[in-house]
Amino acid sequence: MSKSNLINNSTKNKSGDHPELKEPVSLKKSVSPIVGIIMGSDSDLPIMKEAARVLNEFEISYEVKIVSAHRTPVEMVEYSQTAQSRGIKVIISGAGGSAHLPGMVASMTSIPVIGVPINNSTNPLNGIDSLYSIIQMPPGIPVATVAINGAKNAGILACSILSISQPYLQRKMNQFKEKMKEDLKLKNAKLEEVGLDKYLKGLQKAQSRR
Ligand code: RP5
Repeated sequence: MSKSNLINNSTKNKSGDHPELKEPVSLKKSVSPIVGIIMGSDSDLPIMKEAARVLNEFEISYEVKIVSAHRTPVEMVEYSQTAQSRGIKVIISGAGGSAHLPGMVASMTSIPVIGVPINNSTNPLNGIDSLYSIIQMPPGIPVATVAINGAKNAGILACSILSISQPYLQRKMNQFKEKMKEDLKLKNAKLEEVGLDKYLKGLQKAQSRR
């Protein structure tokens, strides 16, 4: 695996670039990806990178592509129809405006598709339209839809699906959940120790650093 695009949460500047995307997220490019992360526009990347982060953490190989249902429909068809034969086992698809990408992709492949409704600065309806569009698939073509901007959960769900057939991933999933439990225990201990006011101050400080 080699390092490729380095991206971070941001919106485009006047010249159309994403300056903050240079901050290392360490997206890794895989030779044989088993998860496809796709989205309708590069403006979705600042959100969708969270799915890639999770896959990095779980050491799962993936590819990232911009495939638009309305701007590049032919490429979308080709992507969907070849994904399975190329070894892709789960597709995570983000979409904002006119969010038909996940459903269209799901109609052309039998591998699971996880949809991420996107709310970014280009979506005047705050992603509600995308959520409804992605989640309300008619019977027969399911798209496993996560929360608006829920790319992290999409990544975790992809790991969970893959873990069914991979004991190594099952162990990692269990460790991941254990760690969440431990983190919460530590937070409770700290809350008890320092009291509500001091805890809140620390929390605000930590949030302002993010
Ligand atoms: C959708 O349209 C994309 O998923 C994106 O969220 C939205 C806007 O795209 P841009 O105009 O920012 O390229 O296809």
